[in-house]
Amino acid sequence: MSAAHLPPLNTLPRAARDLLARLGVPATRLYGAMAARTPLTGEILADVSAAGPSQMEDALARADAAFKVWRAVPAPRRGELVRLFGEELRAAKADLARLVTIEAGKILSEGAGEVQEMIDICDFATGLSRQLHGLTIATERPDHRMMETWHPLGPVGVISAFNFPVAVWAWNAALALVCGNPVVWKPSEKTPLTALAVEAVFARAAARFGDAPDGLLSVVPGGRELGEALVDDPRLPLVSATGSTAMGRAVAPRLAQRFARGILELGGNNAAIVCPSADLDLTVRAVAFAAMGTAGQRCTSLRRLIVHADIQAELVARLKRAFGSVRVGDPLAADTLVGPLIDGAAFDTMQVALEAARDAGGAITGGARLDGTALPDAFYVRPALVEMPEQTDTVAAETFAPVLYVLSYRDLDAAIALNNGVSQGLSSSIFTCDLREAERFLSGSDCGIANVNIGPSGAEIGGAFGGEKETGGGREAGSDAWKAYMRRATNTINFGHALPLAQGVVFDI
Ligand code: UN1
Repeated sequence: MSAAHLPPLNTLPRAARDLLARLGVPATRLYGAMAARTPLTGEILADVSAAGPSQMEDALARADAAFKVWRAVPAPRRGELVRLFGEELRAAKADLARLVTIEAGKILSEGAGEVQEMIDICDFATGLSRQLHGLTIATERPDHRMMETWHPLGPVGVISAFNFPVAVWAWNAALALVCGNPVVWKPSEKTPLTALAVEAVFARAAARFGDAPDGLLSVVPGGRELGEALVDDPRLPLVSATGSTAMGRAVAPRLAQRFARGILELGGNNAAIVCPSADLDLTVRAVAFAAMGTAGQRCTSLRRLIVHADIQAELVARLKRAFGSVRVGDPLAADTLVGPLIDGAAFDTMQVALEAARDAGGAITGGARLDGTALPDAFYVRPALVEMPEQTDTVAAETFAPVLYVLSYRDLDAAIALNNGVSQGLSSSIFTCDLREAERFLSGSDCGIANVNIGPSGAEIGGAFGGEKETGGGREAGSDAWKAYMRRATNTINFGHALPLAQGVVFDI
């Protein structure tokens, strides 16, 4: 890796400030004590004003007041605001994508994909705003009608993670807004700038909309204490939180304590099974993207490859070539496929995992840091491929870095058992051209996402996104995920003159 593949110092703070200005972030948002850094060089991009308790209280009070207005606005009209937001995102796409790359470190194409995912969910939510429909249900009583109706729930708290700093928030916000709910957003401490940019883009949509209540969207940058304030506030009947399983373990009981709903998107430890009939050309490409894309920092990243023993040698040889030759470096450069890790802590965690894997008999290819002398505060690593003798504790833990463990199998049921043999349950894949194997896997995987002949990452917004077990059980984005953002009422209407009671109960007075 030549130094030419790493970004130069002293250019990104200026570039970020230009982007923020173009995206419309007011300068007042950028004077404070909270340093926003870029993982590309480790430099500080801007100092953000973190929200204190009084700003948080203000955001919650404004969201509460906005709810009383917004809930009464017809849903298709609410959809119009989200449609305008999608338009503004289209106009801002190139700038916002570049800011995502600078702040989160993903390559430009993925930065653009992230903004596209926001646009997609806006389109979806706009259509959905005319389809928030319930069932009509047969009743046992004459001259009665039973139905269910869906109503706005209340302000929604969103806690988002650095790796999808804006798209995952948008999945939540677009649905929440068409469902009638204001949003209070605590972005990751590692990516406050993209959140402030989105706030500015949203403000343009709200201004064009005309009579949107103030307080529909508040961004509260800051640390863990702000997340805790959201989790504990009785004005938020729903909190959607993306992050580690440890975070979810802290959040879930606190929400339960006050009977609030949670949508939890927590850890993933996603596997792919590769069968003897797999199309290996396609498999190598899919595995490369799923394991190394976003520097292995998606919750859906491929972390475990379960390969049939008969094809293991060939597949591993091909993957070693791909892992060894993939271009690691400046994510702003057109030919880079793997950008930096988010920070030094992520690098340390990766090295600890590799050490443990080696101790447990793993054979490691890659995993080393690129020369850090020019950029001591940036962490570029070559993705690691680790052949393991078995599914050890290290393999069973999620390491948020580009480490792919390879395990071997002979019997498909044993492979599915390995897929399921971890505490997380987000995403999973099988590569096979055998219909029976594919179907056995689809009904056997215990994950919220199970794919055939594509990797576990890169979900599109039309499906419900989320996972089981320690992934938290939440579902976001498409399908009927919107129902979590609404209150369901069952309505029974008597249009007759008699009063027949259900179950034949007699109560004559
Ligand atoms: C995440 O990694 O936190 O499926 C979300 C994907 C993306 C979303 C991932 N569309 O990879």
